[in-house]
Amino acid sequence: MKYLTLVFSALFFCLGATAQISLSGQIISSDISIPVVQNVTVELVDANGNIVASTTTNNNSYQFSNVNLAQGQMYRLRASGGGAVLEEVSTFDMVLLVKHILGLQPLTNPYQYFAGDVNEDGTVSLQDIIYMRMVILNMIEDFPTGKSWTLLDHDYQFNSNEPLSEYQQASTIEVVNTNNTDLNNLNFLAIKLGHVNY
Ligand SMILES: [Ca+2]
Repeated sequence: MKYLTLVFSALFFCLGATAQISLSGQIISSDISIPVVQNVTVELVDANGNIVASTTTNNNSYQFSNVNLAQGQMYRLRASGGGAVLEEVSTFDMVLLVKHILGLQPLTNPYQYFAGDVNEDGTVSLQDIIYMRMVILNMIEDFPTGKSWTLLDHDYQFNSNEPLSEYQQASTIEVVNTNNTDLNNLNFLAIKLGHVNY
């Protein structure tokens, strides 16, 4: 009897272990002059970093239909992509970064730090300004990482005054299948690299 109970318990656990649910969300541009972010790839990864599902969108919304998610386990969504690198990068953006670096006029919100860190090395520095200048002058076609946007969890709350140090947490959306129901409003905020003045 005890053995049977164990078998049924194990069976019940297996049946409840995964479920097909749908995930969806929006890509929200922080930049009103570029409201539609092109060519954004959203990936769902499991706790081991394996890609469970992937999709690409050009219309600011994405959906994964009927993906198998283990109940109670942590997954993460991450997104990358975006349009042309030169869009909305100007000398005025460079001036704002110079003022920030010199301490004359610090950047006022966390997203400006991400916009200003165009080489994505975790700090806003003179190097970023040099890369912006090179892009404006057509000396290089891309920023060093090849990326033109940074995508973050839209609802992430920054905990410090060094927002770039929180990139790992801020750049993915945690997904947990708690009760086998669809999960919506898993939204990303898209920040155009180099466009500090928005
Ligand atoms: Ca940088």
